[in-house]
This record gives sequence, structure tokens and C-alpha cells, in this order.
Amino acid sequence: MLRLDALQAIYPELEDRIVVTIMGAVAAELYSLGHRPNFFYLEHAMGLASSMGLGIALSMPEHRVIVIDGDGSLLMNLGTLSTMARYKPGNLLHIVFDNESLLSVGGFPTATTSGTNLAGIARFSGVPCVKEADTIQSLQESVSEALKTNTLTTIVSKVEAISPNSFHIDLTLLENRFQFWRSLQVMHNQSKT
Ligand SMILES: Cc1ncc(C[n+]2csc(CCOP(=O)(O)OP(=O)(O)O)c2C)c(N)n1
Ligand SMILES: [Mg+2]
Repeated sequence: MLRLDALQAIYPELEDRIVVTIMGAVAAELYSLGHRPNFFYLEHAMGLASSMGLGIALSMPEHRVIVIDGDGSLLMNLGTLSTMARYKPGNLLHIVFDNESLLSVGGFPTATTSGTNLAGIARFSGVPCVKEADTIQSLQESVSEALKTNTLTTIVSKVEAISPNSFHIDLTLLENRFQFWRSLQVMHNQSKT
């Protein structure tokens, strides 16, 4: 499965929701499918998209937050799974695209090539719902089921290690940061009325 195709298939579930992605290839892929002010591409801070998503989910419980993570990023911050499981925000959906590679920096293999099982780690960290979805259809089903429940879910999805045609994102980090912040403020104020 190509991650771009996977993203395209779940894009309708993403477009009106708060989305935080890791940097690099997946950010460029989501951006290429259509940027939204409610999408934040976390540059530089490798591994911390799930931590940022957790913070937003806890402070905006009336809104769904979707984190798009990668194997290399999650491996750098495995403690995030324990912290997510400690607080269990039911409005947080954590999608991990595992291409067994640090694709964005040249494609070095990660530990998932040699037996590390991220879904297993998530389960034993206490994440209440963990799914593995390696086809477009199973990913779509897992995402829509997770969005219907109020249960913290991690979905680990194996994808091919194929780079997007372009890594270009015509949006600076600061622009994205202010746009995203305003978008969260609007959502938060709307849910109060
Ligand atoms: C602390 C830190 N170390 C290294 C990098 C360089 N870096 C940027 S993206 C990336 C790979 C991310 O791997 P993964 O999460 O698997 O995503 P993929 O590139 O495979 O989509 C690396 C090593 C960084 N930005 N920050
Ligand atoms: Mg990867």
C-alpha cells in the first residue's frame, strides 16, 4: 500500500478534524492532497507529533484529534504510548504509518525491519484499542470505527517506503503555526456556543 493512496482514502475523515503530522514525506503528501488550516505539520521536533496531539486532545475534549505518525518518529518517543495510555483521551486517534524506514532522510531501515512490533508495544503500553491495517479498505474501516467510538486508538499501518514526488510545502512553519492556532480557537469558541 502506498501511503499517499492511504491518505487519499482517509482524507474525507481528516479534512474537518484537527490533524497533527510528523515532518517530511507524510506531511508533504497530506499537503499535496489539500492543505487545511486545521492541519499542522510538526517540523523539526521528531517524535513529538503524538505528544502535541495528546495535549490538544486533552485540552479540547469536544473535538477529535488525529495524529499521523511514522515508525522512526514513534521509535524515538516510545514513552508517548504510555503517556497516551495514562490519560486515555477518547477523542485521540493515532495513526502510525510504518514503512520500516527513515524515508524522509534517505531511507535508512528502522527497528521495525528487525522484529520490533509497534502495535504490540502500543498494546502493552496500555492503549485500549490497537489495530493493524495493512490495506486501504482495512485502514478506512479502522479509521471510521475509531471515530465512532470514544476510545483512544492507535492504528499501525504498514506502507511501502516510497517517497512523494516532491517534498515541497508552500507554507512556512510559523505561518502554519499561527493559522493552526486560529483554527483551533475558532473550533473551541464554536463548541462553547
Ligand atoms: C531529533 C531529530 N532527529 C533527526 C531528524 C531528521 N529526520 C527528519 S524526518 C526523519 C525520519 C522520520 O522517519 P519516520 O517517522 O519513519 O517517517 P518517514 O520519513 O519514514 O515518513 C529524520 C531522521 C530530526 N528532524 N530531528
Ligand atoms: Mg518511516
